Amino acid sequence: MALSLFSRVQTHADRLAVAAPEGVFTYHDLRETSAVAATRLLAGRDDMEEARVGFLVPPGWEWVATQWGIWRAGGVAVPMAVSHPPAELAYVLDDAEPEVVVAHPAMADRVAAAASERGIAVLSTPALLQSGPSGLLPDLTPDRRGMMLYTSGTTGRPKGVVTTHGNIEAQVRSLVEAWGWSKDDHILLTLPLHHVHGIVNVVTCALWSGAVCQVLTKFDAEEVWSRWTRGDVTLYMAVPTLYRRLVEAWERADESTRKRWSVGARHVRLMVSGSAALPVPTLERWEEITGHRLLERYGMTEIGMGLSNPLVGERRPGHVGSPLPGVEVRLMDDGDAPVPDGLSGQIQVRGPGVFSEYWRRREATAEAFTPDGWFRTGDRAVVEDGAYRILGRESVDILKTGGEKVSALEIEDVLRTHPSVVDCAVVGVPDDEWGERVCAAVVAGGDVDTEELRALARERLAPYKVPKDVLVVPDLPRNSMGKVTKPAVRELFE
Ligand code: MLC
Ligand code: AMP
Repeated sequence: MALSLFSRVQTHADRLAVAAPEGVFTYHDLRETSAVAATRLLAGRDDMEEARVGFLVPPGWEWVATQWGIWRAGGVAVPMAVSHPPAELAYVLDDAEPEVVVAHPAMADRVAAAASERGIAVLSTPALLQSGPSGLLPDLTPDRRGMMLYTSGTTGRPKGVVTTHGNIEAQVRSLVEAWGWSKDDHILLTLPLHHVHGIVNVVTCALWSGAVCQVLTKFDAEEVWSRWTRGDVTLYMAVPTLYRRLVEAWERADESTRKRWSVGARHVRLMVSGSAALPVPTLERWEEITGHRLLERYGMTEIGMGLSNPLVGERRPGHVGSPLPGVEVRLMDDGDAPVPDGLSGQIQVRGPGVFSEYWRRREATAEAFTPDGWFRTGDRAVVEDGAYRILGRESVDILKTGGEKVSALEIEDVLRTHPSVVDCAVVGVPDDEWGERVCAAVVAGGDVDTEELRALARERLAPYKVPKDVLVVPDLPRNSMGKVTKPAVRELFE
């Protein structure tokens, strides 16, 4: 039995699937090219049997064809972040232990040394995707592992979130139903492709529906506005930082450009915001300049999407709506008992879209679920007149900056490796542009150059984990037990 995502391609073979910097490609192209890629990855075997395949490819046609090639060969797709420095990529290689890494020629340098040290082959995208013979591909069942995305937590370094093909299909079906996807949709992708937001909500929903996915390799506010004026884009999904940047570009534009852009935006049937709290002023300004009330929804790498405002009906500012189709959500207290109506609790989620495991972390996986099988999100919320309102994270050590999830502890560990750093505390400080801004307070044992500390972080960590502000302090604020109090650290930056 073929997975539905692949068998559905038959019904819209001649339609446009991907419009990208590399050109335009139909569903037929996607089927053919991914079959060739899968055959190459199989290299004579019947099935990759869930071997991991890392791929470092910018958003575009090659990204999509590579992911489908890995999937159709029976491999587990491990998208690697194109913004990450070699040290973060090497971490993924150590943790995921991919059989092979597929790299775009412009990116191969970044991963080649680490891959060769670990005996991992690197295959370039032209070598994988160029035309050639295709053979018999394995029959995949929904319970097979399909994808692994890295996400930060409060324990150790990022963990691989494993989803099966069945999980991915459930996440997609839920959104297709809730947001009314059809083959006539045309979505503009401006998100990175190492997260569930870009991969599932945008690319996979589009390809499931027979819609067009138009890819901009990098977000560019003016380019987005001008694409909308062409009138063919029907859907857009982004994090709040991007909506803010779009507002800023609009404010900077002259009168006639503003008018043209505002009219263009009206062609889009639905605009969605998520991955971080959407500030109500951004929602209101957006409505003033485009006529669109943004649809805010809530999700997480481990669950896909959980809560959403309605496609039709009231979209309440500051709220994320109600459970999506096929998703069960409950609010629980610290003892895993249901909270009374109107009180806040931890969001717990159950359903076919919820991930299967953290890669090779049995204990972390077990701790993440209640004994009766609900996933503990670590987010707090309250239900008000039927709509959920997110109150924030339970852990002060998990930050969200520009839609990227960051562990404060991971950054602190890196800063502590500097010989002059005696102690440090990383916090997220409320920020109009980023939602939260990563800031570090450092106690130094000698002279310390704060730029040097940032350079150290930049070398070892993803760019969004690099503290924007570093403050040298004589001591960190502590409570009577001697524990660092993060809210007091945050105040140092406010
Ligand atoms: C880049 N920088 C960031 C940053 N991204 N700093 C903080 N937070 C971020 N997210 C840094 C750069 O390294 C640079 O630092 C400086 O900010 C300015 O860079 P830029 O070129 O302006 O940034 P840009 O490359 O344009 O990236 C910004 C962005 C990007 C908002 C476009 O971060 C982005 O695409 N975010 C979306 C992430 C996402 O898809 N999240 C979904 C997760 S899934 P310097 O020092 O060099 O100046 C999920 C589940 C769900 O959350 O519900 O969806
Ligand atoms: P990630 O691990 O990158 O998938 O991030 C998931 C986290 O993003 C959630 O646990 C929330 O803390 C946060 N998040 C996602 N959507 C929203 C939203 N609409 N409002 C507030 N926080 C959100």
